[in-house]
Amino acid sequence: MWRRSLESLVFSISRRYVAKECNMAQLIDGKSIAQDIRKQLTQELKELLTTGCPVPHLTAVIVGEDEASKKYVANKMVACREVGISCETKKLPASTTQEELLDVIAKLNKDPQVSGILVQLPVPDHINERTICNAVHVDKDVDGFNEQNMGRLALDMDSLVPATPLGVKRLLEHFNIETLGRNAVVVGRSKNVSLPMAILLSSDGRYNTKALDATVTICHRHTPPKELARYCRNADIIVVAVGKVGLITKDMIKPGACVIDVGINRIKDEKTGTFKLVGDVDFDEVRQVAGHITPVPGGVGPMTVAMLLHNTLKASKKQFSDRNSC
Ligand code: BQF
Repeated sequence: MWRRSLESLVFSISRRYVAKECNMAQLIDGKSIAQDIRKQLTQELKELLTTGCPVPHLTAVIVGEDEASKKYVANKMVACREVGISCETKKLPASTTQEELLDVIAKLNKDPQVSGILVQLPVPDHINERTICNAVHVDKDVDGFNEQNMGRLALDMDSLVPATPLGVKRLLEHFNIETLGRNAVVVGRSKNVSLPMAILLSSDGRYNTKALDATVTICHRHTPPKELARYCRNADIIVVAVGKVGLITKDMIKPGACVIDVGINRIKDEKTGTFKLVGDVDFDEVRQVAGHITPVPGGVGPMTVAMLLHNTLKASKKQFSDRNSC
């Protein structure tokens, strides 16, 4: 009895001590940083137009009726209009064949009015995603998913870089997070987010991609949970892109580490019965030990959209200068 109460007394005192000692992580407000970037892009576009460059045009292709995909494409259209990029969405039924989709892409590739093309992923199961990504012309591939853009990124060559990892890089730079020689862990091994993220984190900052010079570990579904925790605890920067609620917990975080949550999960709020977005990181707990942390929503997501606009301007600029030089 005495021991119990003594223990609980010690526990509550030590908790208070820890609470006093702990500095809450700095919040990485991607929403507001993305808004600033859109403002800069608006200005940049204005200047570009005075040089005679035609108004950039982005065509998004969406196949089927996935609700999240529709929302994402709608977000992108709103963002384009805000900065003055012309845009349209081509909606194709879920029954569209791969050949039909390839045909649509071929026409857009040839259309000189179209400066950027994106095929919203995922595509239906009967369509091969890799075939589709590779079909988009390398210079119009504003998602950066084409094999040539991905290859160029891996080889430190200038390319259209996938928007999410590019957005994460911008966030790290915005907060002056040290990466050179630091330990970074990427959790997840998707080709569209984690792979280009790992390349950007580990590549040489002296080259075209101005990469981040970190020591990088990629963890994935076959990494045993204990090993995942060990790698994460050793990391100065953690980027999580898995899609598993609560995957990253407080005990896996080195104090002061920078935690970037790319996960987007829709969960039901038991209190209100409504759905809400949460990431892969146990935000409320992890923020007590991390140095920096991104929220979900409002963290990486808005940066992804801003970087898509950046890529569309970049593609437009290159096409304009290529046309004028030959
Ligand atoms: C926010 C995406 C998984 C699979 C395919 C803002 C977006 C999301 C969240 C958004 C995403 C995720 C996009 C927030 C585009 C990011 O406020 O937190 C914007 O529109 N995204 C996509 O096009 O395809 C995906 C995630």
